[in-house]
Amino acid sequence: MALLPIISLPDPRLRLVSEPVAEIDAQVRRLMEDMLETMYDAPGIGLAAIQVAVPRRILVIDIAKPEDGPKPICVVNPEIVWASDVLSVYEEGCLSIPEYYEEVERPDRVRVRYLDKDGKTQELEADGLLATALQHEIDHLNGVLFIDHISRLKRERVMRKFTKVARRTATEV
Ligand code: GNR
Ligand code: NI
Repeated sequence: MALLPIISLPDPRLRLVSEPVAEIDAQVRRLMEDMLETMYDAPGIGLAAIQVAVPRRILVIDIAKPEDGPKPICVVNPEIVWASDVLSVYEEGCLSIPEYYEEVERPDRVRVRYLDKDGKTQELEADGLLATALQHEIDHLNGVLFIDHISRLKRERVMRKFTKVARRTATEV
């Protein structure tokens, strides 16, 4: 197992559309293990492969409370096959946009079809935080960030802040 570095704004790789996984082999399973370890260490409730600079359609989620023990979900090539018309608002954050939180409105329930770590097709209907996390992670696979769902003014303010920080870091001796 290994901790992987998490890329953050304004890294342009966060805007890539990730490629489907053709075969769930040992390398993919190893990546999912490393992503889980990286997510728990951060700590976060979800992680998409592109956040560790791998542009493939892979994500991991665990929304269990720490006292209930780990309940990891490994998801490959997910598709949202149904989303509710009812929307709900959650305050979201992203490990690639550290220390920024904002309310986002998304469908309240989703049904997702995906391959599990054994390559078996699964379907999962989720609501609440799990529905939000699944949509947030699937957005990452399409190069979409949660700030794309907030007002342009707020998004541009966040982008500018992270671009400034990156520029300052790059020019430090
Ligand atoms: O750890 C995370 N928490 C979170 C909270 C509300 C909505 C979405 C998330 S996902 C985030 C981890 C992350 O950046 N995943 O891509
Ligand atoms: Ni994120």
